[in-house]
Amino acid sequence: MTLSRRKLLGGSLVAGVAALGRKAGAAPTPATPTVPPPPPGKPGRSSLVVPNGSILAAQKRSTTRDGATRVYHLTAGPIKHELAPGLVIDTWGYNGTTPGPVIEAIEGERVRIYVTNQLPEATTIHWHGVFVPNGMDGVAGLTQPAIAPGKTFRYEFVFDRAGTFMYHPHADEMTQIALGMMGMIVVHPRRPDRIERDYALFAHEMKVAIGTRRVDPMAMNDFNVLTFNGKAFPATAPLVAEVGDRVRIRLANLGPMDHHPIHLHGHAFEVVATDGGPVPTSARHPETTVLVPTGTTRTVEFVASLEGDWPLHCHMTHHAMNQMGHDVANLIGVDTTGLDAKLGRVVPGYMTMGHEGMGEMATMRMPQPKNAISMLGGAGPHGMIDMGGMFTILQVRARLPADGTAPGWYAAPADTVAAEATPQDLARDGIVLPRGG
Ligand SMILES: [Cu+2]
Repeated sequence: MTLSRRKLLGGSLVAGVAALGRKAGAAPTPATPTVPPPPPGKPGRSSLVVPNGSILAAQKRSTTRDGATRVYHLTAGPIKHELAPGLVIDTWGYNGTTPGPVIEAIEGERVRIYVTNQLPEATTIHWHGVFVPNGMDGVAGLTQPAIAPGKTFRYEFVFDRAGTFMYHPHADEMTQIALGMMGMIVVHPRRPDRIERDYALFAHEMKVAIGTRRVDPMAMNDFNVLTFNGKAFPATAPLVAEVGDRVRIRLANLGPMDHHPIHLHGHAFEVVATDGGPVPTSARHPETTVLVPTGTTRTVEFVASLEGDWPLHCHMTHHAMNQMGHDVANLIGVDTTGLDAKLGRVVPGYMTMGHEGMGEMATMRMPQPKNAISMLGGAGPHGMIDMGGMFTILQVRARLPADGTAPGWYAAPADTVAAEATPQDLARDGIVLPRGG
């Protein structure tokens, strides 16, 4: 039996789990509020959305005298994965994807998770941030024998606190995490906060040499494919919200080497929780960028207030590019006319790239080696968006299409879009242009 998200958060199940956690006759203890109350008039619902990803369906739910147990099955193995149109890699993941599907549960719930190893080497799973009995912690050699290829292990524990956590191997971590083996765990409180939009985004970085299809697990720098939920822009699915919605974004990072300062345009948010637990209200403060160190989760919340298409991206500029090569000569400002003329004789139409900046290269039509997305950009409503990698868009609208379809590009009101200044503008404001300007 598979349980839909709706059933998982269905009233009867929530009530049942809550009842399990109470001693008979004891009055329910109100949960400490971890977020300010929502604006009035909004329905109290919570619905996790994983852009470009999925939520792991339970295999079964059984009830014993110990309470209800939810059963899951994760299979670690080789996968084929599209990072963006034009770049398909052979790598490793869970249940056919990287990152693996999100495990979603309710605080107090017991889970039994079977892990089948179809990799060519041994693995384990560690439940990062979840407090489990020591023998369930998933550290090869220390808390359990490694899961040999072809074997299936059983993990069983209780999600004893709400929050955003992760799962990943703790055996040959350097290789297995680099290749994409990771997933998010979302544990909802028994009394869910009212929130209109609840998103999960897993950040990762890979090095895939241009024209190849294997991730280089030895890379310590020069990562050239940066992803949210396994996709590089323009393949990242946008996030949507209506004006007035409370929005929660759960960010996780298991990149091998880098921290990511994730920046949101148009809004300020507060970090309300980490994988260590909720941030006390007194310690919260407004930010527009949150550093998500590797090996952590950061959960931010805000109220969508300004209509538009707002970037949400890593602010490390090389992390918002696709297969940016770094072993290239610096040609900025170089006069390449002579070079182009000479090379044009042997390579018709040759043009040296990069002497007027890199943005010119962001085209979806630039000739590419097979299986490469060097400098791939996205088509925007005003031309090419010369970004890639860890970049997505938050689309805020007064009202979203009722049928759940994508809202399309934002239609900005007249006179609110930057445009070329007219001679009348310049004269009115006394702007004198530099010669040649
Ligand atoms: Cu980054």
